[in-house]
Amino acid sequence: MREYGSSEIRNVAVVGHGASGKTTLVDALAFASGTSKRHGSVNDGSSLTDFAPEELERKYSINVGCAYAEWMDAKINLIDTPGYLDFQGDAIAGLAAADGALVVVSATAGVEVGTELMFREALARRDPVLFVVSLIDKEHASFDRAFESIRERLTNTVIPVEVPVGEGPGFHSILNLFSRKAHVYKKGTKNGEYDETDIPPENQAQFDRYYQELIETIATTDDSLLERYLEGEEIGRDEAIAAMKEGMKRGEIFPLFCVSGELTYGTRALLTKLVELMPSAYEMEELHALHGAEGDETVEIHAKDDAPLSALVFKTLTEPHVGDVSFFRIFSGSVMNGQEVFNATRNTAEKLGHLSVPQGRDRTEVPRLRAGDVGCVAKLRNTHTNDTLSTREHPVRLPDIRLPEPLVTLAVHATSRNDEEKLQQGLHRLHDEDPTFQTHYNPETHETVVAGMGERHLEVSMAKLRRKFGVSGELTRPRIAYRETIKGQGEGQGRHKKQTGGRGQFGDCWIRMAPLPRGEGYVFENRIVGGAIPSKLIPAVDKGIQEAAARGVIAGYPMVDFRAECFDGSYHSVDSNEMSFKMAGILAFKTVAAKCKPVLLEPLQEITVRTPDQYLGDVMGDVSARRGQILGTEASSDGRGTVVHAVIPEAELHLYATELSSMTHGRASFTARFRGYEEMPIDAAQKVAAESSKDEVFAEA
Ligand SMILES: Nc1nc2c(ncn2[C@@H]2O[C@H](COP(=O)(O)OP(=O)(O)O)[C@@H](O)[C@H]2O)c(=O)[nH]1
Ligand SMILES: [Mg+2]
Repeated sequence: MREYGSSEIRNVAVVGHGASGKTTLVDALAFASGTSKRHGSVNDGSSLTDFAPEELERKYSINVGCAYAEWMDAKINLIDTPGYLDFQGDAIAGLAAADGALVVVSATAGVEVGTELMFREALARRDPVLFVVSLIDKEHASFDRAFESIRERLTNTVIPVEVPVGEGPGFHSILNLFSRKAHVYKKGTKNGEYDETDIPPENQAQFDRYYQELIETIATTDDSLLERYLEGEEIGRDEAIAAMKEGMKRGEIFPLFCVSGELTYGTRALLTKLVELMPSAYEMEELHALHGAEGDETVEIHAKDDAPLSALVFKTLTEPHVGDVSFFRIFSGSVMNGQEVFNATRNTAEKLGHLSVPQGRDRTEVPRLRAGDVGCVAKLRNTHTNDTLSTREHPVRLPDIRLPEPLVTLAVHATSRNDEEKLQQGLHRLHDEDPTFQTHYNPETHETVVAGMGERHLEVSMAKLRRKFGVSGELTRPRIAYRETIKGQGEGQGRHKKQTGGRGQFGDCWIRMAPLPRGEGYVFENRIVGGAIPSKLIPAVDKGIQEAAARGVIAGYPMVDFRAECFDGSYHSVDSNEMSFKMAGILAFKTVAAKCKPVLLEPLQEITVRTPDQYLGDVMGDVSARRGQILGTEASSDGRGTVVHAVIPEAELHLYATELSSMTHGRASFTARFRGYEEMPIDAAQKVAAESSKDEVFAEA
């Protein structure tokens, strides 16, 4: 491969819903360009960009994957992304590495949830977007229906630049509106080759209709073009393309293409349009990065070879015996194979050994990579997804890839008890390669929990854990960190007396307990006057109360938000010591707490659900069924549906992401954050208390 400079590079993220044909299309584009030597297929596990064992087994993409096609003196970096929402972290990372998005829409399914999500993500990044309707050769394919669904659900400035002739098994030609020719494909076409003909008479009317619309739409993006168009002047191909490219940059116009990736029909025209319509890396909008040892200055980043290096690691793939492979996008500067660079995010030096360009699973070593390109290296020591590589002289931190917060939390246990430590290490390595997978230990419930974008995400993560780190983790419903408190006041005695042969034990205290406001925790007050208990033994009473409070009195959960005063007691000059007063404190707590109307507290989450209006009733009804309380609703600021604010007990939110998704066909989304603790209704509390008597972990704790 020759060296490519930033004006010759296009970085395109291929995004869209699962099974819309993205991975197949990436393979076909690389193959039709002649760059990749074999036409691979998702079905037999030979596609360029799906090669992880987890992907081969499931036949869908999980990791962002990189390939490239050399076409018209340009290098198109094709960044294939997963379509299922569970893996959207990698899709967002793919967009962060690219300068434009190729949004793939299935001709059979039209716009789906993943299409919508990634289109909006691309818009939010102000990336130009090119649509392609895929799977045109499939049974029940309909270009017009897919086009309509884009217009209805995504944008009404989408405009076809190509139109298929014959859909489903009859698909054989594509009318190219820019060239005003028909591309006719023969059965047995292997790499996108076609015969170019004039528009066949039977398609002339169809062509004219679309052509008219295309030229009008382009003209409206540019005043001088519009004027000439209205005066009846002809608008040339190059002019039209240039105007379209500018319109795309401003997010005003979205061209639409059609392909069959499997048959390679339409691939060559698409390659040409990616080169002509997508901005080169040189044209990227400047980025603002943090600079300097303190990271407190802002610098502008431009894709120039002679600028200081800045490269964003958008993906690391951990392989236990091979070492990590890190994929990065160079935003400025160039790098040489073997060069030492500086990871400003972690303050460590790294050496770029075996600097390569990725073509799916294959990596070709190169002497140098220039600004704007995508590359990979193996075996960096301490570099993870979202880190910036720069130089020690010019340390830079590029803006983080903004990844979504996890939506599903489960507990994880090592299947074999001896594997606990291995499990912990493996979980942290998984997080390093996939920041949307998170893990922490919950000391209140004594469990390690994992959180991710969905159940499927967590299950796939467990499969990775087994393969890469040789440890099996079992996922279970996480315990809820209930707490206890008191609602009333009371007082009583704790008296500990033991006589065993020689020296005995004697401790005696009187305490008074009262509730504190939520969140105040625990307060101990010494109200002993006249030395009823020697002052050096009073802390032992406090300690005893705290020890007993940690186990509560209802269901073994820690008691919080109460005050305990020690106001009387007695002691024995020989038999009293710290141990005996601690015991007295424990006994006093148990007696008194039971009299003070103890109740269970449960953690609450405040959730914000965004849903299309047609599901609003279902969503609200479901919130109530989960013992939730609606705080309010408002129209979504983007005019797409309603936003519901509600408070729901954490115990009722188990797998909410999955259920909300099935209730709304994936159209609703939600965020949740911890709100605090509140008293549980009596019937729910009784269930928890009954459960806990079976649960020995709390009894032991
Ligand atoms: N008939 C037909 N099937 C296709 C085409 N492209 C992909 N497929 C099939 O659709 C399924 C999903 O394709 P894939 O490329 O993995 O989709 P992705 O999830 O968007 O990456 C696979 O079984 C492919 O073989 C196509 O152009 N025509
Ligand atoms: Mg895929």
